[in-house]
This record gives sequence, C-alpha cells and structure tokens, in this order.
Amino acid sequence: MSTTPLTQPLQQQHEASLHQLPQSQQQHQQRSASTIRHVPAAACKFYLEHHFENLMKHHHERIKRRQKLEEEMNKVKLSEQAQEQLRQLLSMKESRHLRMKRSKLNVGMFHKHALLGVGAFGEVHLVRKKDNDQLYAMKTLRKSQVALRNQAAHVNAERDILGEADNEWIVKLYYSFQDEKNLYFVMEYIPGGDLMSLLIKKGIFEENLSRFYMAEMTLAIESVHRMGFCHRDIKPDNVLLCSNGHIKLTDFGLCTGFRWSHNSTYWNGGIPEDSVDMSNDYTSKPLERRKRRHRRHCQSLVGTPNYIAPEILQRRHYTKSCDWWSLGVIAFEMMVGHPPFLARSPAETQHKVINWRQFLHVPPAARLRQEASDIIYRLCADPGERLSDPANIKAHPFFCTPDPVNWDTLLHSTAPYVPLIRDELDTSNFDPVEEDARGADSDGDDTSEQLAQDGINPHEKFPDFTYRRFFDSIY
Ligand code: ISQ
Repeated sequence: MSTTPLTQPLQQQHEASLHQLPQSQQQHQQRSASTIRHVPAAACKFYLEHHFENLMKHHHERIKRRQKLEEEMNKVKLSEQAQEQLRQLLSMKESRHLRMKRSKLNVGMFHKHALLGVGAFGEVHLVRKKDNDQLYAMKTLRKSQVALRNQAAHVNAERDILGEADNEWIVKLYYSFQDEKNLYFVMEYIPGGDLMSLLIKKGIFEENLSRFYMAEMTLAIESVHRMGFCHRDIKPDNVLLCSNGHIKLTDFGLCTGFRWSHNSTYWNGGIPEDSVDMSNDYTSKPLERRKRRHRRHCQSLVGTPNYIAPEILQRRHYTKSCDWWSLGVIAFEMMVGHPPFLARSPAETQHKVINWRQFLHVPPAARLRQEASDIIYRLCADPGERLSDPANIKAHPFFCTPDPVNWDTLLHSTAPYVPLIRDELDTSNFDPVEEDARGADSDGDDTSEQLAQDGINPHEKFPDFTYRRFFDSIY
C-alpha cells in the first residue's frame, strides 16, 4: 500500500490521494472540490448561528405544539385512550412535516393566474398549487435586486414573522422557497383588494366605515406588538380586505422584532438600506394623483414617507408607538379624503412629517366629529405624548360614541363594506397593474454585473430560507 509523504503540500496530497480512488469516486471528489468556495469566517459564523437558532426555534415550536395539545385535551377531559390516539396523531403529523420540509418546492408546482401587484423587488400573483388545488398569493422577489439594495435582513425577517404569526389579523405564510434567481413567499390569498385600492375607488370614507377599519387595525397592530414585533410600514396598501370585509395586515418587509438576525448590520456589513422615496411625484386631480402616487410608490425601491412616524424619518430612537402614528395618518386620510402631509414631492412630504406641528391640521371643511379629530391629534403626536397603549386607544371617545365598539366580537361582526367577488378567480378588487411596471418575471437584469463588481453573491444571503407551515391546509 503506498503512503503519501507528510511533507508534501496539502494540494498535492489531495491530488495524490485522488488517484488512489476508483474513477467514479475521483470524478465525484473533483466535482465537489471545484464547487467548494472560500467563504469569509464571519459569514460562516453568521450562517451557523442563524442555522442553530432556527433549529432551536423548530424544537421549541414542536414542544409548544405538544403542550398545546395537552392543554386542549385537559380542557375537554378526554379518556386516556383517546388522549393517546391524539398524541400519536400529532407525532405522525410531526414526522410528515419533517419529511415535507426535506422535499423541495419549486415554482413549477404552481399554476399562475393573475398579477395582483408589483413592488420594488418583484410581483405578487394569484396562483394555484397543482397538487392540492388551493389558491394562494405568491410573492416573487428577485434575489439580485434584494441583494443589491441590501434588503436581505428585511426579507429574512418577513419570512420569520409571517411564518411565526398564527393569528387572524396577519396574512399567513404557507411556504417559502428559492431557486437560482428568485425568492418565493406563498401566502394566504385575500381576495377583497387592499385599503388603498378602496380609497382610490371611494375617495373618502364615511365615519362609520373609517371607525370600523380603525378599530380592526387597532386589534391587528396590537397583535403584531404582542408577538414582539413592530411593523414600521403600516399604510393603506398593506391592509388587505377578506371576502367578508374584515382586514388582514401584510408586507412585513420593514418589520422588526429588534432581533439580531433581523438587523441589516449582519447581512450587509452595516450599509444602511434605502427607506424613503425622494423622487418627484405630482399630477393635477386628487384621485388621479393618489392613483399615480400609489403606483409609483409600489414600484419604487423605497416607500412613501406619508405614513412613517417622524422619529423614524429622522433616524431617532423609536419604539412600537411608531405604528400608532401611522394609524393616525390613515384615520386622517380615510375621513378627510387625502393624507395630512400631501406635497408636491416625497422630499416635501418628509419635510412636512418632520415638522408636523406646523402642518398637521384637520380642515374644518371636512366637518369631522370632535372625537374623530381628537383621536387623529392624539395618535399623530410626539412619541412621549402619543396615544400608544391599546387599552387607552380602545377607550378613546371616538370608539365609545355614539355606540361603543364591541372589541370582543368585532372580528365576527358583519363588516359595513363587503367587497364584491364574482368568483374565486375574480381579482378586480386589486388595482390593475400596467405592463410597463413588471418586475421579477420580466426579462433583462442588469444587476448581476453590478453585484459582481461589488463582490456580492446574492445566493449567500438566504440560508435556511425554505419554510413550510405546520398546519399547511387552508381549511
Ligand atoms: C394576499 N392576497 C392578496 C394580495 C396579497 C398581496 C401581498 C401579500 C399577500 C397577499
């Protein structure tokens, strides 16, 4: 048996040892060697920490499911035999879930129907999963665009939050996966359109309708905060209407749980992300202007500053109370008919938001009830004085008179507006998307060269991106 001298350089030792292997194994080893890339130590550390944090999270989720089952079984006082059967059922479901997590999803498993919306990094389509025939909303994000704009932390945070969320106020994430080019979020499909599309359609809301949306948004924001997150991007575009007229929040791309793995510093070497659109934006008619403003901001790499709290725009210390500011701005827009800091350009809007004491006025011509203008002024206030405790918001006279909101039954009440949905593929409640606004699926991507120049590999940015909801059936 030949031996390789220890004094040989490592590369030579490796090549020499290769020649001692059968040919098929040699080819395999050569292929593996050619695909092994040198990755900086910090990236390895980050990957491992992230990976083990995820493993621990899944382990805890499994324990929680078992505890929940035990609690539920105790409540209904089942026989020991029935309890054992249910434990076995859960254990089978856990094994099936682990097997499913290992099987790969790909975009070919979905049939695309209509385009629902276009965002800065991609598109949202109505899709049908071929094997279970269910409809979903699929958000496709271009990896290269996400990496170029340093948005990896936000995308990974959104996947965590939507995956962890298990409440009726937040759009559910069923699956996430990736391929060479794109990242995919497969979410619950909410067919009633978004609040911005409804504002475009109606122009202004009656107080009763505004009060209903405000009350539901209060419960929705409260539930996000209870999960330990802060949305930071509450705006009418991110409020979806279910077929029964009740709301759900979406787009947690700017959301933060103040967790280390959601901090962009770990994902892009501390380079700050873009946050606010500064491009010019002005046309003449208010509704047309709102429509164009909406389209431009959806497609812009950065959002509108209309709803963002001043402390965020000024990069000052902020807390979850920033979401209550946004609620105040939406309240103004619904009841007055335009946002309070409307301006010729986003830069001017930003100036108005930062100097809100000078610019925030509920116009007397809007003839709002005193309780309505008061809640706006209390929400759009300095962080120290802002109405930020959900209990105090719910107790505000706006929600108590003329008839009090029943917070416990609100979600199961009849909504004052129920969207018209003709059939399951009717997407007319979403504002139509113009062809020139297409993003992720359209041809031509000039970002790869730029990324290569900057030494960024978009494929390294999304370790452990794949997700499957445990209870993944809609019904
Ligand atoms: C769910 N349903 C309809 C549209 C959507 C847009 C974004 C995210 C989820 C959605």
